[in-house]
Amino acid sequence: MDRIKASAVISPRKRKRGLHSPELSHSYEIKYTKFVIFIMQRKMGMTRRMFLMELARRKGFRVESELSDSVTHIVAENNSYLEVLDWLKGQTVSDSSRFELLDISWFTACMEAGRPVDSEMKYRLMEQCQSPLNTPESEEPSFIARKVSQYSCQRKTTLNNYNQKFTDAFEIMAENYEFKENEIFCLEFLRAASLLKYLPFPVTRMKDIQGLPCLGDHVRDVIEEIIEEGESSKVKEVLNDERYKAFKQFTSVFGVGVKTSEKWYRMGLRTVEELKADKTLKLSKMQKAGFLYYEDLVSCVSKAEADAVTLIVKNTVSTFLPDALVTITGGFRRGKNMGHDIDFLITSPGPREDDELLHKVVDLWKKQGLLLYCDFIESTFVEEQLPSRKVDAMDHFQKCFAILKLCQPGADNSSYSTSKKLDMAEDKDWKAIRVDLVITPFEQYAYALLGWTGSRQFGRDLRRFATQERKMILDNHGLYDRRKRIFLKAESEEEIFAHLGLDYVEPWERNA
Ligand code: DCT
Ligand code: MG
Repeated sequence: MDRIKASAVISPRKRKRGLHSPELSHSYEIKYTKFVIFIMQRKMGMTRRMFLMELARRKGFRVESELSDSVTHIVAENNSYLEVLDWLKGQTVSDSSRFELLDISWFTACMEAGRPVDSEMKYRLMEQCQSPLNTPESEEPSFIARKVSQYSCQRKTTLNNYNQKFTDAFEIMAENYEFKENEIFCLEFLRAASLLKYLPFPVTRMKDIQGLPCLGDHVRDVIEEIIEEGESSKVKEVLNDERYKAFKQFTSVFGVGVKTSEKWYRMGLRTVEELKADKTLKLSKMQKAGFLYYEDLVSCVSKAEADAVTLIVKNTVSTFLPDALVTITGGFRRGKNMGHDIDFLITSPGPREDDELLHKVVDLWKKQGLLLYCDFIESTFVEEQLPSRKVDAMDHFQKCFAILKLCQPGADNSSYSTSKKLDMAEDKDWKAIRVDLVITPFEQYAYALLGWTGSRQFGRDLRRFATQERKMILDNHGLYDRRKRIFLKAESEEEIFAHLGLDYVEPWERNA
């Protein structure tokens, strides 16, 4: 379904651009000379804008980076007619009334058609409230595509996924791009997966996704193929790709990321068995533990195991600090019954947190023969430090990435307990479980809880929303209002949503 017609012709327009322009990576033939498109960055962000510009150029559209008098069509996303007019007033163009002001759905329709489509009423930005793009059919009467936000923090996403065959496909595509360190395409597929997880109906035809945000051309191609053929050839290609298969195996080892995988792949290694057999590999302490407990760690943690570990963590913490608050976060707080690890947040209402608490907990587990591995990270938080702008930045809390030894319930139906028995490989009665423990000062607890509850995509979008829509910076420690130049205090997650002007989203609705 590749409609791209690459050409060696370099248009004069492209030649004029500076060498540093990232848009210069390709040159494409302009097929539709009457249309000169300008895409507004406001509320869209630079990355998405660049992506859309490149996409349209690939399809033969003329897209200008700057708003000039030659522009005929202005495309905006999530901007009202009045917002676009307001923005235009600040621009140096002689007569802004000649532009067609269009919603992103027009652009999407053009990309889908591979040619300009008529800018009919439904695509035009108008003063009046717009009619829904997608006249809903009887089976989904309350669903209006036009109202779906591009931010997952404005969508309530439960675990009830009607579109798993699509979202699984997108997640494989995203993972492959992650392995290739192509962040833009990776995020494009993650956003699309998150959007389809939200939809209250299964997608069965292309019309179902008309007018929806976050579904770019790459994504639509995959959807179309799955609808028509039952599977995607692109996804199949990835699943059969030697590099993808090797990276998938390597990164399933605790402590192994994309960089290490790359190194090992270049050395000609392909499977976990080969890694295990290669005694010349230099492994970190974390990776050594990753190989030692590999089989246990790749098998998912169940809800029952999470409950058992919760009891252990709460008991141990309370022996040192009786009024401490221990909360399970991550996927289990969002209602999942499986996870790759168990995440805990610990705080206490006292005046200051005890820097030694986590050390005491870990030391006791060590004495009890419960601790298989522990990577301790001390706090790096500095008072009044501005929140990090990086969407995927690590926070500054004191924390510990541990592997615990959890005794399995016996055949006599005895409950889970911690194992003190000698390990005998043949009748191993315990399982290695990944546990993350994070300590937070009481006044940052709500922010830490919001961040650590995830999902990752939900957190990314919350932070993007704060930055782009509210001129605020959010991270796991706090929320900073850049206009007022103050930190906004919050005692609960509800207060944080209120500060951001968002409807509250329950933890089980954050499965974006
Ligand atoms: N998180 C964070 N900062 C980090 C790591 C994670 O804020 N340095 C957030 C993002 C999601 C959440 O914490 C939990 O992380 P994971 O355990 O990776 O995700 P999960 O949703 O719990 O997924 P899984 O069920 O696979 O454990
Ligand atoms: Mg987790």
